[in-house]
Amino acid sequence: MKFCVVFSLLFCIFIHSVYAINGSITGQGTKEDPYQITDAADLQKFTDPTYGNVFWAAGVYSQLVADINLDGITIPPIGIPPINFMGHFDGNGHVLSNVQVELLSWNTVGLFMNVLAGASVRNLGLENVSVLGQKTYAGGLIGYNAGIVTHCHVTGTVEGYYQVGGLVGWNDQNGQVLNCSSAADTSGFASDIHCTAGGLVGENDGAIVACRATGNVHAYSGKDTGVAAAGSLAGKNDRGSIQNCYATGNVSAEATYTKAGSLVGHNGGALILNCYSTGNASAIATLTTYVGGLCGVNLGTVRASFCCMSPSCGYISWPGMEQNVFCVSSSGMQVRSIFTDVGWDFVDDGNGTEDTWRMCVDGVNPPRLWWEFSPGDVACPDGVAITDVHALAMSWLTDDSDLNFYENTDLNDDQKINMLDFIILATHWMEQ
Ligand SMILES: [Ca+2]
Ligand SMILES: [Ca+2]
Ligand SMILES: [Ca+2]
Repeated sequence: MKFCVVFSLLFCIFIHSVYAINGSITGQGTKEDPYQITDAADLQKFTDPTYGNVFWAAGVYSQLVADINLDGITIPPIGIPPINFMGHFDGNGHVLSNVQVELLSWNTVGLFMNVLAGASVRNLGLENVSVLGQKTYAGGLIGYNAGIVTHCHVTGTVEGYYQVGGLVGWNDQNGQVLNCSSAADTSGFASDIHCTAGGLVGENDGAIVACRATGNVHAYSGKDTGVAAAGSLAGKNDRGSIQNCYATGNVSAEATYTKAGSLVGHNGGALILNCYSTGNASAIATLTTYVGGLCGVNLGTVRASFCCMSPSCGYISWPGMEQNVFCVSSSGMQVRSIFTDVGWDFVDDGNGTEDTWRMCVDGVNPPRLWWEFSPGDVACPDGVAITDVHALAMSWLTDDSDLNFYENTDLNDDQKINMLDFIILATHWMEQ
């Protein structure tokens, strides 16, 4: 009898806890049946550290099923230690608007605070984000990232102290930022330490691939011997790589020692490949200043890249090197052949099948990335037409394990090219 009472009690507690945890968030948290976040109340529950062990754990899948306006609501960051974010968050192409992340006494701030290796954040838009960090890492989407971030975008303002980025504050060694963009204005103000600010990423030790940054960037250090590094894409590219990216914002740095680059402030033992920048860089320094169209300082390798401002790098120190790096006029930036001549892979060229870049006609715009065009419009000419059906057919039934995987025809981002992608293409064709 006693056993039955205890068992019933435990069962009631179990049932209560299940309902208390799930609340209005439906789903099982599996890949097949992810947790579904439908409104601001759900998101507040998802960001509540009380439920971190449930929603942020490794192998747990969650997704947005609607756009959510968070106007007037302040939320804590997702992934606050000791429960870092290790799950998989899919925005499903939805937008969180007016995101205001609560200022905490933690070192790191962003919608996500710590995203660890194995975790992912994808297909998520943050519009009119407001992030204000007082200590080390601050990013509009993520403060510290060692996971995979893909197809995310941010607009708004990000202010921080040490490593500040429009999308990610610090992208660590395992971190990958793919097919993302930031239009956020980014600024770092440090009184007693060095400051690093970038339009997309503050400091990069991982990989940034096929990304765009269009916001303005400012870095300030008030320390006596302080260094301010500012880049329109990344403040510092220390040990990582930046490939097939571009930046258009203006950059300024102010400190005793300054490094300002229209793409990257400080390129350490790192790679910059197939990138361009069109913005201006400027700096105020009481002792030393390095300013360049691509990098303020280059100690690494810059290849096959373009800028509008000369010199391409303000200071190059051994073993820094430049290979096929050019400063061209803004109209020169609208000629496809200058890029294909040094190996860039465009839609409808002979330089490979990844087709990362696109410029169907000379003299209109500098190159743009494949994901900037509407779904279904995968081939030249611009607009969805029979030529796009042909491009889809050429990659039909491939998947991401295939050497010939054509990512830009994977329109629903499920790593396979099949009928689901054709339906998306056909829908956009009919809408025209
Ligand atoms: Ca190509
Ligand atoms: Ca087309
Ligand atoms: Ca697909």
